[in-house]
Amino acid sequence: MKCQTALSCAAVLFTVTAAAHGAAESTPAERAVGYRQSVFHVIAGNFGPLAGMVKGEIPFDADTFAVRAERVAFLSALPLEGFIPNSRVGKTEAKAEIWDNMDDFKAKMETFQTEAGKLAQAAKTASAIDALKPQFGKVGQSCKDCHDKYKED
Ligand code: ASC
Repeated sequence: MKCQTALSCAAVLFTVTAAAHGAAESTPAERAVGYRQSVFHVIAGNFGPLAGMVKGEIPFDADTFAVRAERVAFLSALPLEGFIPNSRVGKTEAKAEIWDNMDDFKAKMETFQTEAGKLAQAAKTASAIDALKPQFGKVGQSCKDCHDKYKED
């Protein structure tokens, strides 16, 4: 792409900026994929440090654990709305089975929300990681139950 005149430079800048902000997301289905992947990314970014504390790789800090668990609980309600009909497009790991079994998929998402909510609640008062390990395990299991059935990898 050439950038020699003010207009063509503006066009280049627009294209580059649009790409950085997800120009590939020009249809509702593409936007839905970007939305749910973004939410999962932020969930993983908060769940990872919790896993680190559970495994003893990161020192336990009750306040940090509680904040991150609260974020996971809040975010757990968001991905489902990104699985709109006919949105198995582009770079996605979502299996077609999601839309064939939407009731089961929703139930699994709700289990994730329930378990993540319980972890956030428990984290408010826990002063040691051992008290949080069982509930952390339930949240992780709820991730895995859904991934095993509905995520390509
Ligand atoms: C993560 C992550 C997952 C889940 C899963 C839990 O941090 O990226 O996919 O936890 O491993 O079983």
